Amino acid sequence: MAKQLSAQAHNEAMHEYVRLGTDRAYSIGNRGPIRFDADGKLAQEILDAYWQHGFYIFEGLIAEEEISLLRQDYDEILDHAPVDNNSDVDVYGRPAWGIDFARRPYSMITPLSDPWGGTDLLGGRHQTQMDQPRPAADAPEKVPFLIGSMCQLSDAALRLYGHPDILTVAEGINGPDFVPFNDATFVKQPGLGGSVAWHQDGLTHWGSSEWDEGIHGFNFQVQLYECTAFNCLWVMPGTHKLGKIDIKQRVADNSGSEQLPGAVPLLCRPGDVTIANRQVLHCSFANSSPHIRISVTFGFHRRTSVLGASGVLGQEAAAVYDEQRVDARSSVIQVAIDARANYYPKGRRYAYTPFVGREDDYRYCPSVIERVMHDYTLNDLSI
Ligand SMILES: O=C(O)CCC(=O)C(=O)O
Repeated sequence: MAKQLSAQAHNEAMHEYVRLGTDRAYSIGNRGPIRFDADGKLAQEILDAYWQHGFYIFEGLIAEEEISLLRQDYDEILDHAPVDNNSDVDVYGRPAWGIDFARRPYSMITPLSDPWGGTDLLGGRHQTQMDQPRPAADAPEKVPFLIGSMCQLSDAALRLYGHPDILTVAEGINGPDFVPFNDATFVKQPGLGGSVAWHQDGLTHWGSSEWDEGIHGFNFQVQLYECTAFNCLWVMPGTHKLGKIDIKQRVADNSGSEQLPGAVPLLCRPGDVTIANRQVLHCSFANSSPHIRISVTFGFHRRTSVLGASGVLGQEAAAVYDEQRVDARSSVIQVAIDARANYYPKGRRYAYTPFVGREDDYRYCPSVIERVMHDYTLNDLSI
């Protein structure tokens, strides 16, 4: 049974853990500005650090003005959240955004709760439950936790999806024919944001004869606000190499405490971008701190990991990811590249190998937006 601390007691109980983790975070050496080699590919030393630790932090990757546009869009998105998961209206009684999407974009939870830990949800990958501190008496009943469909809800987020540096990182890790996974923006409001219990993301390929450290892909998080050790993602370095981990045992060996030893907080400034291997053990604690975190999260896979795999993590179980579905979902990237090139005409335009020669079919214009972007999350490629 998880303990129920006050939010303040929860925050105080994190201080020593935060101190140790922060020391580790700065000693690992897997952060810094993005660097490329002479051919414009991601620098080998960055790739080496990523594969060694299972995560990396690109400092200052997204320009301040772009972060400001993203913040404006996410302010609006949050303002139009439904009051609860099955409600059609926001707190002002207006129609909530996304109620006409095939998949509703908002996931609302009780403040400071852990909606997945110790449940069978999402393939049962969150094996243990986190501490769920008591929210303040005046806290709202439900708060936003996750927001999907970023490319439909926000022009700035669509353009971000076509960012040339981000796509060059995806190419460096998964090869030039990389494919998308999904997107889900984590929102951790001050004193309200819920926790994400310790887990590894991947579900489908643990027993594969082809299994290796990269088979379940990786996620980006673009940080719109400062990420402190109290509100950020925590990662257990190197665990992407270990196969499937018995998390229950790790927590039991730690006297039942969620503060697993050896973890590192992903400390970031606004505009920093993190990458984390989907096999690395990671979590985030309830945000009992006074600081907001919004992490725009989206992932990429190797094409070979996805083709022929079947639906998990909210996709229909019977769905098999064939060439047509992979192409349809990947085309969102190509439209994002064009949307970005329209908005930032002087910026570098990324050449996405699977669409080279087909660019004209994926220009950012009303008919293409309708054809490609409408309910694109139905084609997500979760593994
Ligand atoms: O950012 C967070 O709080 C959780 C992120 C996470 O668990 C994930 O991306 O798989």
